[in-house]
Amino acid sequence: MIELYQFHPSLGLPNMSSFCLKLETWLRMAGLPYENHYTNDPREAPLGKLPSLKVDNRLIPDSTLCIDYLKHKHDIDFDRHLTPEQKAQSHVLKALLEDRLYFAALYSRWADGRYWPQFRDSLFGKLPFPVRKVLPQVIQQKMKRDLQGQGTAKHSPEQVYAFASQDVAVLSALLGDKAYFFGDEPSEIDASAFGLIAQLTLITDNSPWPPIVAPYPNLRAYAERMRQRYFP
Ligand SMILES: N[C@@H](CCC(=O)N[C@@H](CS)C(=O)NCC(=O)O)C(=O)O
Repeated sequence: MIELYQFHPSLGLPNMSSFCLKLETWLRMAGLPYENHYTNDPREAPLGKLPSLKVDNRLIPDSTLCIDYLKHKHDIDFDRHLTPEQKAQSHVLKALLEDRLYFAALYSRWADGRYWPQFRDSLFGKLPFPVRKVLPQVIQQKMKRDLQGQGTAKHSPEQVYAFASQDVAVLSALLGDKAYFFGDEPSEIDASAFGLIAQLTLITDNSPWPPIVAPYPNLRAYAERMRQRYFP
């Protein structure tokens, strides 16, 4: 049995982590049976981040490495029908989602004081006192340090969301009026794309994202389509 270690479901989504949602979506696309193990402590994971998988007595970190392992083991390839050019586009699209736009989403939750209180309360509000008071601050400090080191938090909020708006426009243009990023059926990038686009379009909490994504209704429709298909 494949064991998936990820955060508890929250914010009205199967997961508030785009990487956890990506991996669980891929498992569902593949139709592989798995068991969820929810934790809120990524420090237990091999690289200190979630998701991770336990399979064949191995603990595998990183959503991409987990998918690669299962792809080879079960001979599953959702990109078989893509041309070499589309495979290259898929690779670039993944970098845009996971190595760039993701950090703006992280920033909006942990480092932008306008949205932090509601995010904090949604995530930690039900914990007992005094954990409810102390834990969010400790994690927030770490996230802010990470975002400084990575560079996003060195910019003004306006600049962070201006960069993000460009990324969102690119995603919308690449998707166009297709059902999935590379046509009528999902390919591997759709797990990653849904993981992040769901965070930006499907959560109703106060955030900077509604005006950023509103000009691109195909993105929300896409997230709804993926949710309906894999998490009905
Ligand atoms: N490249 C990793 C990224 C995983 C990642 O950044 N996970 C975040 C949640 S979205 C995490 O566990 N953060 C906890 C921390 O940094 O302490 C993957 O694809 O799995």
